[in-house]
Amino acid sequence: MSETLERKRVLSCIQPSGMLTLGNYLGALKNWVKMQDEFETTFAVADLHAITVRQEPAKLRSQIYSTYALMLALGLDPEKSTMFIQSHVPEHACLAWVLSCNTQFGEMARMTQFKDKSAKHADNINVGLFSYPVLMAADILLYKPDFVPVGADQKQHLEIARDIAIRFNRLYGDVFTVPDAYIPKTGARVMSLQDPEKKMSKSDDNLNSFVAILDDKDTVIRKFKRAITDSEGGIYVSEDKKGVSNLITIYSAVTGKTVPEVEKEFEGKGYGDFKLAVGEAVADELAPIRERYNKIISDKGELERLFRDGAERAERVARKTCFKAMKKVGFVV
Ligand code: ATP
Ligand code: LTN
Repeated sequence: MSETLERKRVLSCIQPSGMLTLGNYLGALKNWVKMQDEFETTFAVADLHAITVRQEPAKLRSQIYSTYALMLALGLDPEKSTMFIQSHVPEHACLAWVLSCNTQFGEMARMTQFKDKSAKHADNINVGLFSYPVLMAADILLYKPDFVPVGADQKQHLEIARDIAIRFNRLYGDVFTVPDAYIPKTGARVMSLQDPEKKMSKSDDNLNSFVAILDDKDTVIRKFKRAITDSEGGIYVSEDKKGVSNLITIYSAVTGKTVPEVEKEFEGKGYGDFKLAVGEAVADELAPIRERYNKIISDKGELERLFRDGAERAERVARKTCFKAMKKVGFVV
């Protein structure tokens, strides 16, 4: 058997719902890049998910290109990973339907992301927003991954995907692999720089609340200088110092230093120096990514060639799983 066949499988996706943030990077994408040498990896731009919130069509189209380009700029390699756009592989929507008929209303109603997003978009609480975790389960189960690298906010959705797989296998016979979440130790939940009670989110209306991966050095440093801390002083992790704790986590995730090392480094220093150091470390990490991105995004033809090729490879796998699930359910296939 070749080495590739023996490797464990990994799958993850990201929504093209805005500029990718430092939270997406530290919570998810940084690990994707590391995993591609060890695992058989599949990564997608989840455009079907993005329309659960109203999107302007021209902007969505350009965000799909830029998200894919950014994945490449971060170091994902189409030679090592299958990289595609979700809507190019129709099996995602097809399996989502089959799975939704095997998922209970009550299970979906518990999802905290649905509660948060429906509060935020009260004028558009659509059915897709509600059943979104079923589509996510389909994304995952089609590729039979062993691990799904995500930030901590996706833990609940991952558990539903596991429940759906277990139930389906029990009812119809073995079709799906039951995946495990892979959540990083540092960076799993990067908080908003303006409200450290909330996670950093690319769809936040307050642009100072998140650092975009493509922000330039001055912008990154300005955003960190404005980050909310507290009036007490003291640079250490604590439940009642959420702003400072968040900055320590970010610095630790970017530099690879442990939290105690970071606390020691800044002992006796003021918030001004600390915020500047965090801003500089983040800006230095992001600068080469931005440079690579600018080159990649200027060649649309090459991007299209890569994502079409990725979709073909993905569909070969997805078709088999979808076909098997449909057959088990009783469809004439
Ligand atoms: P939106 O704000 O539109 O809901 P999002 O950034 O929360 O978008 P995705 O783009 O789908 O959501 O997230 C992609 C990956 O980034 C997921 O694995 C998610 O868990 C991770 N992620 C998102 N925000 C953070 C964060 N603040 N900290 C750590 N990981 C995050
Ligand atoms: N729901 C995720 C994005 C997402 C995903 C997936 C992640 C869609 N499909 C499959 C892992 C596996 C989010 O909103 N962050």
